Amino acid sequence: MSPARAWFLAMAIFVACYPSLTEATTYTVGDAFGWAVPSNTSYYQTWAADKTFVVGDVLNFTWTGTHDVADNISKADYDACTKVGTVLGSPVLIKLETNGSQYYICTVGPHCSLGQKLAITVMASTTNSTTPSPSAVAPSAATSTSKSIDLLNLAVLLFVLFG
Ligand SMILES: [Cu+2]
Repeated sequence: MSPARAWFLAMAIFVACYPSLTEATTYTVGDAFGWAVPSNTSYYQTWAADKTFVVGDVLNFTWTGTHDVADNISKADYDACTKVGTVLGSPVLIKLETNGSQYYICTVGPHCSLGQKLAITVMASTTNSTTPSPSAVAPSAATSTSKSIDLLNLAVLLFVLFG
């Protein structure tokens, strides 16, 4: 293989793989600890501190025992641990649909005031220009479609180079 062809092949593979580098991330809230009453009240803020959440990412709340997740709550309700509407069952997958602040609490007993609460800031997606409107296409369908197209592009490029 000539150096020029090798370089072109490397670029083709990079372009084909690039969308997978920018795909949505699913975060398991609390990682291995999961969604529970933490040992300190800043546990989930520490967990979130080193992460950048982007529209399209997914929060995965998983737990054992008795917990729940209330989302779409205000900062005031978050601060005061006001018990508002809940989502039940584990795991709860919440797709981040809009940028800005998002608040989540557990409404069981005193769990929220003991620190089972999460506040995050969601950044606008950087791939909006190439991503179909979320309301028009289901996210999983959009992802698999773009992957298929990328693989097709790669196959065509390999055929052109070596066929
Ligand atoms: Cu709880």
